[in-house]
Amino acid sequence: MNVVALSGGVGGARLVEGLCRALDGKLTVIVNTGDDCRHWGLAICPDLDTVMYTLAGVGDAARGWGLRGDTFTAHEAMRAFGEPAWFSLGDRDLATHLTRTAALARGEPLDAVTARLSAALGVTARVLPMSNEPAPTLVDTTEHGLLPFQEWLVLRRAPEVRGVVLPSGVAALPAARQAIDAADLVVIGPSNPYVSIEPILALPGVRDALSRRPVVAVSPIVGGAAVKGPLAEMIPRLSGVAPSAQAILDRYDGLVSAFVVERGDEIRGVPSLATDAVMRAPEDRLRLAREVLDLGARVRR
Ligand code: FO1
Repeated sequence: MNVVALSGGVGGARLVEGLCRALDGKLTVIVNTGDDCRHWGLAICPDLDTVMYTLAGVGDAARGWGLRGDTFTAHEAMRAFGEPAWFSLGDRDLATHLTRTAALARGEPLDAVTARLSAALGVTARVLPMSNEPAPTLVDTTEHGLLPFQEWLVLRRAPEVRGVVLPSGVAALPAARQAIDAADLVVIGPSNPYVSIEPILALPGVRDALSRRPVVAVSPIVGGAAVKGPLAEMIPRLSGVAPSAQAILDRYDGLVSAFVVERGDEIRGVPSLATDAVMRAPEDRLRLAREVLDLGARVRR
């Protein structure tokens, strides 16, 4: 089965890792780059790196970003020089950002350097940025107005949101569009729809291409709470309803053919599977991935 997954950071990356194992590495992942930023002059792609590190089995699972066992000596040295230290880059993680920054400066496209980094890490899945062009997500906050994504999430600790501004006219990566067109099944991971998945959906042609494919999504809301991050607080502000799995399904507005939710979180509108949707242990990733693929096979018929 030709499977394409759309992913943001932690939750999406965990499901992608399970899918990759379930499919013996035959998986294409299209990753949000709306949260990319520049820090100390370096090109940082947090969601791409979280997906690559998780697939390579070297990510810090507890923190959800960066490399397991990394140290922060350079970070402390930068702090001592008076450089901004609100965004932590680990010593080994820096090698990724240095390699990417140098490659982009030489004119290498983001998908090419991502493929090189993935291969060097031993990743077998095809990891694609959603675009080779910058596509920064801005978060409109009640208190501070428009903020770049990482300044909103990390520097300001996710203050109240009144909108999300996505760039227009940024081209989707052609290989991502082709992968969707060739997919037997598209999986949307348990990522934040507003700031992780909608930046991908907003690229010209992507929503249309997805509407022609079976799409199985996994709810990032469990029992009315977000598995991680500020999603639960964003739903009432951005969709005007209480946080629930149904609110996520409705947000995807007809795009999703079948939905995986936590037991007890019933939804209406599409076929669903109620299961243990929170991936705590590595076995959960493979089990959930298989359940997603089984559900996908059923909605394809
Ligand atoms: N998240 C934090 O909460 N604090 C950090 O200092 C931080 C640094 C960081 C560095 C590299 C990277 O790839 C991710 C990093 N993240 C950090 C995570 C990131 O802000 C978000 O989790 C994603 O952008 C949302 O998917």
